Amino acid sequence: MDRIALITGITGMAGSHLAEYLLTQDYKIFGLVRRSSTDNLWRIKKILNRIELMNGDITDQSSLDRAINLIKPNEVYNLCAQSFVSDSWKTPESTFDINALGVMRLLEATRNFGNKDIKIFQSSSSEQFGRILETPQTEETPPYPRSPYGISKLAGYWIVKNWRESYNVFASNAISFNYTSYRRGLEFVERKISLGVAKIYLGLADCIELGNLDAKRDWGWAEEYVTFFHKILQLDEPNDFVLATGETHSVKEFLELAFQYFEISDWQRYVKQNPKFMRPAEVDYLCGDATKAKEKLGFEPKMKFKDIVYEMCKSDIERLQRGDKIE
Ligand code: G4F
Repeated sequence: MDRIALITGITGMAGSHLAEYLLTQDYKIFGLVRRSSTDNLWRIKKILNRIELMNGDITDQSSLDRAINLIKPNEVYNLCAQSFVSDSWKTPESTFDINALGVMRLLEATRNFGNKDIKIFQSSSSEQFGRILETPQTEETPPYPRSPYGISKLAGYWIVKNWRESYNVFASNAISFNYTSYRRGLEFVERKISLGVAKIYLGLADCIELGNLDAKRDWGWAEEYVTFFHKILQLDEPNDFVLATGETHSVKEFLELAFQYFEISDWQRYVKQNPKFMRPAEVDYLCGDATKAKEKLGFEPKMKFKDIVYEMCKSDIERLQRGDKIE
């Protein structure tokens, strides 16, 4: 019999890649979608006829209870989030409601359902390390979040650990460092750069406005990372894993490579720094150590930094040249 997976956040970048991957593993897939996110189906358009969408909301306990009761999933992947760090200062309460209390509601929904065999995956974030206390960051690195987003994700992470220890449920965290793909939202820096530089190349824009160019991130490839979300739930015991490449690069290096892809050498003249894109508190540096995931899951990311930048630039120039709707 096919296994059943419920994915929250299925319309997002990670959710859509995970759904595609699980289809190759013969899962029956349900996606929990808010009414408003049904306007945003472009990432799952190709697989809409192979999955089932169900209305529900991570901020509404009864809708989660209903979804779990109806679907009776074997595995639940919680990928829904208010995922844009910058916005979390503007909407701290709803960010916490979705990213932290949402995790609690989902765990309670599966507990209320009463089947201890349901496995739960929580998408946690390297933002929990914030003002880093050691390098590289491992599962044991103490947290120091620097934004309402980071605080909410840290709370979600600890809720999973506490429910696991309190109720003996199978619930695991991936502490993913930044991961991206050609399906990344337009507000994140990688996509802002790949699309912005592609537009400059085509003469559709004269500059790109950014905030802090010195921030360093450990960027991986979403299509690879989601396959390990699945592997985390195939282990015999629940556990928490850092997923990271172990390489760190600055926003400036991302920019340089994107301009290099388009063979534009005097790139500085096209980049403006705008204080509007600076954050009240910044995470300056992230670099993960995924040794535990390598040992227990065989995690070995293949896409390197340059491949990632080039792949995103290639995708955006092709979209612009085809006249696709940019989303
Ligand atoms: O692309 P970002 O907005 O991603 P950020 O804040 O690192 O968060 C991402 O990764 C987390 C994992 O560590 C996830 F949990 C989270 O959901 C999200 O996926 O910004 C990256 C860096 C920051 O330092 C930011 O200050 O780029 C800097 N930056 C500079 N100019 C900019 C801009 N970021 C954005 N979004 N827009 C700019 O114009």
